[in-house]
Amino acid sequence: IKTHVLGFPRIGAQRELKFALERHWRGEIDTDTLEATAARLRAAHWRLQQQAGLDFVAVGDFALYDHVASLIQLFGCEPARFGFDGSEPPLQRYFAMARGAPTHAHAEGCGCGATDPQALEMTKWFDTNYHYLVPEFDEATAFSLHAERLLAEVGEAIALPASPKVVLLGPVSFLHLGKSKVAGFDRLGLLERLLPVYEQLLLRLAARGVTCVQLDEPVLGLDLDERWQQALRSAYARLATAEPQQQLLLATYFSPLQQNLALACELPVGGLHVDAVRAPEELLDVARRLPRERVLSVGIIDGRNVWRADLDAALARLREVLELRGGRLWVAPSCSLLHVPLRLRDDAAVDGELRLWLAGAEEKLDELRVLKRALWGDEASVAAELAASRAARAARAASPRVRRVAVAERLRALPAEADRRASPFAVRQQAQRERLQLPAFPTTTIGSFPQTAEIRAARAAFKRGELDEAAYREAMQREIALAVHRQEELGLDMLVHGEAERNDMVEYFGEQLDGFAFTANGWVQSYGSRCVKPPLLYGDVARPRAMTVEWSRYAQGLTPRPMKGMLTGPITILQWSFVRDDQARADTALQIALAIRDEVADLEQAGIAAIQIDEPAIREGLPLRRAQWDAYLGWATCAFRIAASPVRDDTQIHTHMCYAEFNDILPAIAAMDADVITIETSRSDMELLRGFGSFRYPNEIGPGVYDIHSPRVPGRGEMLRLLRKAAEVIPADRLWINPDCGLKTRQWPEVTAALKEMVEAARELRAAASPQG
Ligand code: THG
Ligand code: ZN
Repeated sequence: IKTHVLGFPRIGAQRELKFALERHWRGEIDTDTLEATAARLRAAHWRLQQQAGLDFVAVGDFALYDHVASLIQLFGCEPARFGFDGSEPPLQRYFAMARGAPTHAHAEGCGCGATDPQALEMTKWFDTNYHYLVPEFDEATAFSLHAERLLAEVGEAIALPASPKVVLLGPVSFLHLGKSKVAGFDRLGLLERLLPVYEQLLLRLAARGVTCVQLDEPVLGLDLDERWQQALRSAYARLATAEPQQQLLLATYFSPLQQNLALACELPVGGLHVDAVRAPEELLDVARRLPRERVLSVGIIDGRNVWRADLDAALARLREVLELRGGRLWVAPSCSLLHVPLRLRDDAAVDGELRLWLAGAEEKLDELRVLKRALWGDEASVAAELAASRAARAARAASPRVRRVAVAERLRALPAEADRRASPFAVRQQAQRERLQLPAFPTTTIGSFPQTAEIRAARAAFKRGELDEAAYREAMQREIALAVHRQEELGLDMLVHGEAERNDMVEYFGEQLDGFAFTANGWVQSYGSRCVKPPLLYGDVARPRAMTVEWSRYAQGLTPRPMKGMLTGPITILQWSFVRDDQARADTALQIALAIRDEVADLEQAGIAAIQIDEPAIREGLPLRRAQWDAYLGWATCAFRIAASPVRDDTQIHTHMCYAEFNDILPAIAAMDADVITIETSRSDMELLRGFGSFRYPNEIGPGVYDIHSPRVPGRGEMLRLLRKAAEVIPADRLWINPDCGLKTRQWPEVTAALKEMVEAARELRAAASPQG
C-alpha cells in the first residue's frame, strides 16, 4: 500500500508565490530571486508530503503561472503569433504568453501602432474556479522537448532527498484542452507529432532516475467520441513501451468514467487512478476489471472540498478493494490538491468548533498517513487520530449551527408558482417601459466601478478597527456619490452605485448570511498570481437582515435616473464557495435563492425599479457529462427564478454572465426569464451573440460592446461596428448598450473615456434609427 498526491497547492501558506511574481512583474526583483522563492516553496511542500509518509513527492505540478502553460513550453509549441525567435529567456516568453507582451517598450503614447500579442486565452479548468491558459494548435504546430526546467525540479527533489513522481497532463488531454486556431483544423491529427516528444521525455526522466510518471487524462471523464477514445488507445499503446522500467500511472478525476470505463481499465499502463469521491459507484467495477498486476490508485479523500474525511467509511471501501485485488493499492486524494487551501485547522478567522471540521491540503496529507497506517494493520498506532476524526464528524453532524428548522420548513411550504413572475415577458416589458421611460438602445454598466486604492485602504482600516462604522459608511457614500455624479455627467441611462462597499461579489453576501464562515488565509489559486478565498458554506442559509438596501436607497436618492440594485445569484454563490457535503447542491442552492429572494423583495419595496442578479458561474457549474446537464440546469434555473420572482411586473430583473460560452445552454438561459441579460461578447467579436439570434432569445439583451480586461480605450467606431453586428441578430427594440463586464479592475480615467465613447455610440445609433428625432 502506497500513498501519494496528484498535485499540491503552489501559491504558499502566505501567498509567497503571488507576491514574488507581482514584485517580479513590477521589476522589483530579478529572475533569480523569483526562482529562489519558487524553489523554497517546492522544497517546503515536498517536505510536508514526506512528513506525512507519502511514498512519492509530486514533481511537475508546480508552475510559476499555470501548469498547462508550462507544458506548452515543455513541448516547444509556443504559438507563432508571439514572434519568439528563441533568443529570449524562457521565463520572459512564459510570462509573455501568460500576460501578453509588448513587442518593444512603448513610450507613453508612442503611437507606433503596433499591437502587442494578446495573452493566451484563459478558460476554466473543467468545473473548477481555476483557469488554465489554452494551447493554440494549427497545421504548422510542431513539438520539441525543452525539459531543462522539469529535469531541474526532479533534481531538486532527488537532492532533498525524496522520491519523485513526475506529474504531467497526458497527450490526449493536452490536445483536447487546446483549441484549433483555424476553424475545421483537427488538432487530434497532431497526436502523431506529439507522442515522440512524450517518449523522449519519459526516457530523459528515466535516465534521471524517475521511476513513476503520472499522466493525467481528465478527458476520460468527458463524453468522448470514438476518435478521441481511439487516440487514447494508440497513445498509450505507444507510451507504454517507451521505457519498460518506468511505471506509468494514468489519472482521471472530477467525473465518472461511464462509457470510458472499460477503455480506462484496458490501457496498457502500470496503474490507474480513479476519483472515488465523484464516482463512488464505479470503484468496485474498476477494481474487478483492472488487470491484477496493475496498480489501482483510489482517490478517496475529497480534493475539491474542505471537510474532514469520514476515515471509517474510507477504510471500509479501501478494504473492500484490497480484498478484491490483494496488494497494489495506492491511496490518494481524488484530484490535485490545487483546489483547496494549504491549511485550515489553525486559521485565525475560523472559530474553534468549525476549525475541527475542516481539512486543507496539509490536513488531507495527514488523513492519508492515518489511512495507510490503518490499512497496514497498524490501526492501534493511529487509534487516537481515528477517534478524533470520528468525533469531529459526529460533532459536525450534530451541531445546532448546521440545521435551522425554519429554513427547511420554508422550502417545504414554498408555493409551486414561487419560481414564476406574475405575467409573461411581453406584459412585463410594457409595464417596465412605462415606469422606466428609457430611450431606445438604453446604456448601462455591469455594476462595479474602480476599486481605488483609497477604497481598499478605507476597508482595510475598517476591518482593523481603525475606522469606525460611521466613518466607513461615510467614506463609501462619498465614493457612491462620485460614481453616480460621473454617470450622470456621462449621460448613462440606467445607473449603478458602483459597489465601492464590496470586496468580492461572493464574499460580500456570504459575510452577511447565516450558514457561511470565512477564513483568514484560505486562499486558492484562480489564475496566475490571482487567488480567491472561497467562503465556507457549512449550514442552512438564512438572511438575518437586508444586505444591500441601504446602499441602493442612498444611491437612488442622489439621482432621478433609475438605479439598478445589484446582487449575486444563488448559483454563483454556490459555485464559488466550499459547500456542505451533507446535502444535495440543489438544496443548498434553493436555500441561497430564498435569501436572495428576500433581498430582491426588499429592494423593490425601497423603490428600486431594476434589480440585477449576476450569474457568471452558471455555465461553470455544468456537469462534465451531458446526460446530467438537464437535471442541473433544471434546479439551477429554478433557483435563479425563485430569487428573481417576488417582484411586480414593472420591476425589471437583469442578469449578467461572463467567463464562458453560453451558446450550448441557451434554452436554460431563456428559462431564467430575466427581463434583460448582459453578456460578455466583445472579445469574440459578437460571435457569441449569433446563438442568441438563431435561438431567438425572447427577452432584452445587452451584448458587451467593449472588453474591460485591457486598459485600452476603445473608439466609438469599434463599438458601432459591434453594435451593427449585434443588430443583425437581435431586434433593435430589445438591444441594450453596455461594457462586457464590471469595471472594478480599471482606473477612472480609462473608464470615463471609454463610457463617453459608448454613450456617443448609442446616440449615433438612435439618430440613425429615427432620423426625424
Ligand atoms: N470572485 C470569485 N471567484 C471568481 C471571480 C470573482 N472566479 C472567477 C473570476 N472572478 C476569477 N477572477 C479573479 C479576478 C481577480 C482576482 C481573483 C479572481 C483577484 N484576487 C485578489 C488577489 O489575488 O490579489 C484577492 C482578492 C481579495 O483581496 O479579496 O484579484 O470575482 N469568488
Ligand atoms: Zn462579468
